[in-house]
Amino acid sequence: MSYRELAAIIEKSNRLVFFGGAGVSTECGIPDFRGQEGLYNRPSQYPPEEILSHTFFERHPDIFYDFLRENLLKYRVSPNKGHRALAELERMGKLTAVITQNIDNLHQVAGSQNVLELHGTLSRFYCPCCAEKFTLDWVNSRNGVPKCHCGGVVRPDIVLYEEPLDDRIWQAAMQALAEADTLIVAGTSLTVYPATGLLRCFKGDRVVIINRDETGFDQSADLVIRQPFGKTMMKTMIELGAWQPGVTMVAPELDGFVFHPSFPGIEICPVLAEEQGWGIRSQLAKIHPGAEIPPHTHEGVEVFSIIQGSAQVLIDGDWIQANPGTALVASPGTTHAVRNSGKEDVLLFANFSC
Ligand code: CNA
Repeated sequence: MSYRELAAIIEKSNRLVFFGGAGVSTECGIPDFRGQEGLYNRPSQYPPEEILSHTFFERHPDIFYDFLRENLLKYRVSPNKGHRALAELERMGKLTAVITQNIDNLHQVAGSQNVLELHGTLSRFYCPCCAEKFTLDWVNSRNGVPKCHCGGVVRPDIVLYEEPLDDRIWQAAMQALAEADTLIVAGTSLTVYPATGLLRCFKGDRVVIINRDETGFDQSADLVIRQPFGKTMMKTMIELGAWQPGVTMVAPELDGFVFHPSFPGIEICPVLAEEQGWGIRSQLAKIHPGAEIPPHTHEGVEVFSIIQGSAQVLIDGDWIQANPGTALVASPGTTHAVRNSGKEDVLLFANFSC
């Protein structure tokens, strides 16, 4: 099995470098460009690369922001098991750098320290006229094109097409690759340059490609895995003995809880669950002892079920174990069926229509 081979490769490695792209985050619900459900396969007046170009931003900031809000900014998602596995491999002293073409900041949220963002990040914005900095929350709180107090059009701190990459990050990526013994490439079509050209700097022993579709580099890889990245990494971490199946395995998945602003003792975790094409946006909440349970509907949130016994919850297409006291919190319009089997509460999500 391919994840066994991957685990064996990781075991032998001491300076692993990861090079990833948009496919790393599709299991979180963020679409890629060229994958089967990618933005290139959706009807649009302009191709994504044209909209995300410097010229287009200058000429049509309104269309640029509509695209950004619709396709990239609306997702408030948690990292998936793949992001978390990479952070864990870094903590274990195996992985030295994550080089990413992504702009979603999810590697950092998962806990990776050395992240080289070749194309910048959507977590920072600035005014090109006066250099004033803005946060993503600030941009999200505005409608349409966000304007600075000086009148400038605020832009994301990403590298738009036609713009040069950051030389400091490029040099660091070259060095990390030159010193690496193993390279894992995942979730990238390897068609975007100059980023893909960086791979020439790798002089190590082993190359692994984890990608749903074929890439032009598959033939030079030692191992090619055509499986979803997050699931592959989860199985690999279990194979390595770094994660345990069951409750402890899913513990990292339940990171990111924040206390509900109105209900003391209740923590909410935004997650995106998906199975067989049903998109299900839902939230998990931890109910602490003595917490006041919200009324059935509050501020657009409904509490459906509080797990009494041992239960499994569907997140990212995987059934995971949830602790007693965990509640499923879902937006109005979502329906789900609850199936009880003996002492176990099994929550089955269905028919998302939010
Ligand atoms: P791409 O050209 O869209 O290719 C993505 C590749 O990932 C495809 O070959 C898919 O088959 C593959 N893939 C999709 N899902 C999975 C999965 N779960 N497991 C394994 N493989 C999968 O994307 P690239 O990153 O190669 O192109 C570079 C562009 C896309 C960069 O400039 C990014 O900034 C840009 N982008 C980033 C994001 C993001 O930050 N999340 C989203 C969309 C686009």
